[in-house]
Amino acid sequence: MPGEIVFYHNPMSRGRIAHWMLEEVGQPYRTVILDLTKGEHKAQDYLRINALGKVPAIVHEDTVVTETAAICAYLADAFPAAGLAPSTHDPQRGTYFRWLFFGAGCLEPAISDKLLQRPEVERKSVLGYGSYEDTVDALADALAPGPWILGETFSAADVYVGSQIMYAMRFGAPGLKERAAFTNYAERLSARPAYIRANETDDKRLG
Ligand SMILES: N[C@@H](CCC(=O)N[C@@H](CS)C(=O)NCC(=O)O)C(=O)O
Repeated sequence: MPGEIVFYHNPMSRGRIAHWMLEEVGQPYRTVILDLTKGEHKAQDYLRINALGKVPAIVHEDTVVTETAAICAYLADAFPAAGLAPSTHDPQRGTYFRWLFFGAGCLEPAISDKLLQRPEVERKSVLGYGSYEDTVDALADALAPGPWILGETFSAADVYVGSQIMYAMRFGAPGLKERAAFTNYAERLSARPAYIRANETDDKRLG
């Protein structure tokens, strides 16, 4: 699918996940860095792209996509030649969506609540992720067969879920570094050329 991709980014943000995904896709894109310290993400022009004033976002032709998981899913479908999502009739598509949505709906809030040391709630059943421990256990089980979350096939779900895991490990979230399912997965992910390219560029941007 032709058409310019504009990537609104900041290297100290979840934009790094979208950046890695763009590198996996391998299509040209134009990056616009928004300086969060100057409030560029809250400027009127950008609020028209993301009303929350948050990064990342992409604009592809006339389509605006915000939400990092949606950006990963959109790019995988828009550029199927990259082979980053099972096709519509592939039974693995359900598993792919399952873990992609688990990443956004369960894993991310579970990690944020844990790292921010938010007080435990009594009625865990009303939380979409239940408990941090259950969330992490479910993911460890899914990753155990490996090498990727869909087994032999690497996908956009690995970019998104893997980024959450590596972020949580870096910031000391409990129950991750001790488990081979996570450490081996992180090692495989961080060896991907697209991951290395995106991170080298962003590290240079940070000086
Ligand atoms: N749900 C969004 C969250 C995006 C988000 O929170 N981005 C942060 C940086 S990691 C941001 O832009 N923060 C600036 C602000 O909210 O002022 C996603 O998954 O993309």
